[in-house]
Amino acid sequence: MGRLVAVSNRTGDLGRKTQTGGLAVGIVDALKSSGGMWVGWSGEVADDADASNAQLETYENVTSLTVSLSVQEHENYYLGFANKVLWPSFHYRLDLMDYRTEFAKCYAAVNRKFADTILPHLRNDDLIWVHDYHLIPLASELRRQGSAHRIGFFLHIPFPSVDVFSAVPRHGWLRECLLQYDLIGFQTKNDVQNFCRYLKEHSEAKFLSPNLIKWKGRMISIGNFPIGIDAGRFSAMSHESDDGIEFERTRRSRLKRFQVISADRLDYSKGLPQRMKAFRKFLDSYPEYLGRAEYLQIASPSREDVTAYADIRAELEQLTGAVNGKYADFNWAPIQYINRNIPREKLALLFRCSLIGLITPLRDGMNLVAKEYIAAQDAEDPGILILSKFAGAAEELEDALIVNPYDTNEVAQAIRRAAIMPMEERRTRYGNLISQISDHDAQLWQDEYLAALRSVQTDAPRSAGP
Ligand code: ADQ
Repeated sequence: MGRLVAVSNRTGDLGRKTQTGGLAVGIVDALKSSGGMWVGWSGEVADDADASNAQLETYENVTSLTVSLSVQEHENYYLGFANKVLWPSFHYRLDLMDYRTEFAKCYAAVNRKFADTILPHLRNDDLIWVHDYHLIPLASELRRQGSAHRIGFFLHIPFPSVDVFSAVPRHGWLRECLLQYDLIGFQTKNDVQNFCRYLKEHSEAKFLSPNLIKWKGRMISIGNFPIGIDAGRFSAMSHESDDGIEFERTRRSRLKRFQVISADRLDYSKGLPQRMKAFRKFLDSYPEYLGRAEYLQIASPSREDVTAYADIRAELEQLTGAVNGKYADFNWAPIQYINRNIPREKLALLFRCSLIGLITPLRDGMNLVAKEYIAAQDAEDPGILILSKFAGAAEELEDALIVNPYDTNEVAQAIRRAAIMPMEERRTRYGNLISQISDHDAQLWQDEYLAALRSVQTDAPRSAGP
C-alpha cells in the first residue's frame, strides 16, 4: 500500500502529542497509520517565499513539508480568493463576495506553487488527499505536470445550491478543476445533491450511477463522508481540569441557575448575532428566567484582516452591551462574552457544565462543536443540544432540538423547551446522540474516505489540467 500525502492550507504540529481540531486529528492519525507526508502553508509570511524554500521535517514515519507565502500571496490567495470569494459564496453570502481578477490569478498561482513543491517529493504509488476550498485547482496543477496519482478532494465547507454556485465568477473553471480529482468528497448528502445537480445543468459529465460519473474518458466518484470527532478523547478531556468550574456548577444549581453555551470562530456564517437576539427574545418572553439563565458565548478571533469579520465583532459587542445593560442585576448578567481561544480541556469542561449547547450557524459544512458538546456530557445528567438545521451535523444528529437559526421565536422556544425538558427525555436523546457520534468518529471518516479513494477505477488515461 502506498504512502498517504495529505495536503491542506495549513499543516498542524506533528510533534505535539495531542492534536486539536477534526481536520488535524484525522490527518495525523491517517498519516501515522500508513506513513506519509503532510503538506501545507507554514502560517508564516516571508519575502523569499518561492517553492524552492519549502521546509521538510520528519517525525517518526511522517514528513511535514511546509510552504511559505509572500505578503501578496497571503493577501490575494488566502484573504482574497479563498476568504472573500469562496468562503462567503459557499456559505450563501453572495452579498459579501468580493471578486477580483488578481485574487483568482494568485489563487491559481499559489496552487501551482503547492504542486511545484510537492512533485519532487512524490513516489509513484502515493495516494494524495487534498483538503478544502483553498486548494481546488491543486489536482489540475499536478496533472498538468504529468501526475497520474490517485488524487482525492474533500470539501470541509458546504457546497451551495446551483444558483448560488453559478453566481461565483469563474465557477466553470472551478468545476473543471474539481473534475481532475478521482474522488470528490463532501460532508453531507445535501452537498452531494447540490454538486450533482450543478454538474447535470452545467457540464457534459455522464452519470453512470448516482455517485459515479464519466468525464473525458475518466471515472470520478462523488460521495458524502461526514467528518467525526474522537468522542472518547474529548469526553476524557472534559474530566481533566477542574479549574473551579465544578464549584460554579454546584453554586448555580443551588441558585436554580443554568448555563447556555456556544463556542465558535467569530465568523458571520456561525449566526452569533441572531443567536444573541434569540436569547434576548427568550428572556423577553419568559421573564421567570431573569436571574436564572446565563448565556456564555466563547468566540475565537478569526480572519481579522477581512472587514466583514471586524463588522461582526463590533455588532456582537454592541448587542452584548445592550442585553446586559437592559437585564443584568448586581449578582447576575445574562450574557458572558469571551473573544479569545481557550484551552480545549477547559472548553470540554465548560460544555459538561452547561445545560444547553446552543449551536445555530446560518450555514456550516459540519460543525464539530455540536459533536464535542454531546461527547462532553455526563450520561446521568446530560445537557441538551439545540442545533441549526443548516449545520451539516443536523443530517446525522436527529435527536437534537433542530431549529431554524433565522427564526428568533423558534430558537427562543427551543431554549425554553430545553430548560424544562424532563430528565428521561434528556437521557433518551443523549443516548441516541452519543451512539451516533461514537460510531461515526474521526477514524471512520478517514477510513471510509481512503477506502473509497483506493477503490476508484483509474485505468483510463488522465487528461491534462484545464
Ligand atoms: P470550523 O468553521 O472552524 O471548521 P467547527 O467544525 O465548529 O468549525 O470546528 C471548530 C473547532 O475549533 C472545534 O474543534 C472547536 O472546539 C474549536 N473552537 C471553537 N471555538 C473555540 C475557542 N474559543 N477556543 C478553543 N477552541 C475553539 C470547518 C468547517 C466546519 C467543519 C470543520 C471540519 O467550517 O463546518 O465541521 O471544518 O470539517
